[in-house]
Amino acid sequence: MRLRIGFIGLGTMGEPIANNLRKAGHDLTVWNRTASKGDALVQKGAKRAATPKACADGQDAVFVCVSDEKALDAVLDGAEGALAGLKAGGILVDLSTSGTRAARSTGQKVAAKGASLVVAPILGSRAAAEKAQLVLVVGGPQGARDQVRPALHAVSARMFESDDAPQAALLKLCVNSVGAAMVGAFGEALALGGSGGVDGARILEVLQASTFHSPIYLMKAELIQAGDLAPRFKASLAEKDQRLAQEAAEDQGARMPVNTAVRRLLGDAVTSGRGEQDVAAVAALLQDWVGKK
Ligand code: NA7
Repeated sequence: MRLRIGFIGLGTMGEPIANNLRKAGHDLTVWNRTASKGDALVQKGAKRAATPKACADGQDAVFVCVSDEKALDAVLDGAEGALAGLKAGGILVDLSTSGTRAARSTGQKVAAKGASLVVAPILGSRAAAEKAQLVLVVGGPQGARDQVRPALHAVSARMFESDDAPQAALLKLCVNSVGAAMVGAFGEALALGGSGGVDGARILEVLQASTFHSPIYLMKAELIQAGDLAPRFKASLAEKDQRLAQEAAEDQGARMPVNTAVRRLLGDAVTSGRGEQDVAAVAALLQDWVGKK
């Protein structure tokens, strides 16, 4: 079914996702804070809205893919915000990783408009987004999920669905928390091995032969080796995800000592000027630290 979709947030992930919605035949209107990031899509036939409100006006569904919960509020709230344009019976799809608190507060705001919230935080990097190979953790009322499922199918390889938006947001944070720990531990292993004369390629080879193997090590090792730290997933966003996991833990009375350490490492990457680099930049930071007290 062809949907009328407003799409807000054309960053690393949003732009290729919106493009896949366009390719699937949905009627696409876009808005991005930095308007020029929408130029390529507009050239391919998408309409450009002047404000988030105009982007949401009369659409069947409004997709948002922005950095974090503050950016989400910035595009939803106010006289020119998307909520002002969202129609009763419309659906807000939050692709961002905005956390459990935002899933609850946004759900209330959307319900007050007589609309529905579906959260669909993304697993996967830009390459997966371009190939429509993302994994989505989808949460929201069944009827709303049914309506937007064709669009979500057009951008993803797999979906894990539930009726509860905050729980879907929590599930995404659980998975990302493991991923960040893996990248941090791998960077640490490279610095440890390297400082003692063990080659990184050898560490990778043995790691991949072990039961701890994962494609993430291979992907990140290639980037680290090539010195290519252009963001597939920004270190600053990985730090944000760790923060959101800690906030959920605080609300639920859970403890996350590993997350705390990994978040500090990612925070150090951000404060050392690597926040806009790929999360693999933690390996470069750990390498920088070798030999320093
Ligand atoms: P990017 O590439 O950092 O893109 C972030 C997007 O969010 C981009 O469109 C930004 O607009 C937008 N943004 C950020 N802050 C604001 C505010 N205050 N107002 C409006 N728009 C804003 O992130 P990714 O695409 O990699 O990730 C998006 C989400 O998916 C994130 O939650 C990840 O954790 C997963 P800009 O272009 O800077 O004007």
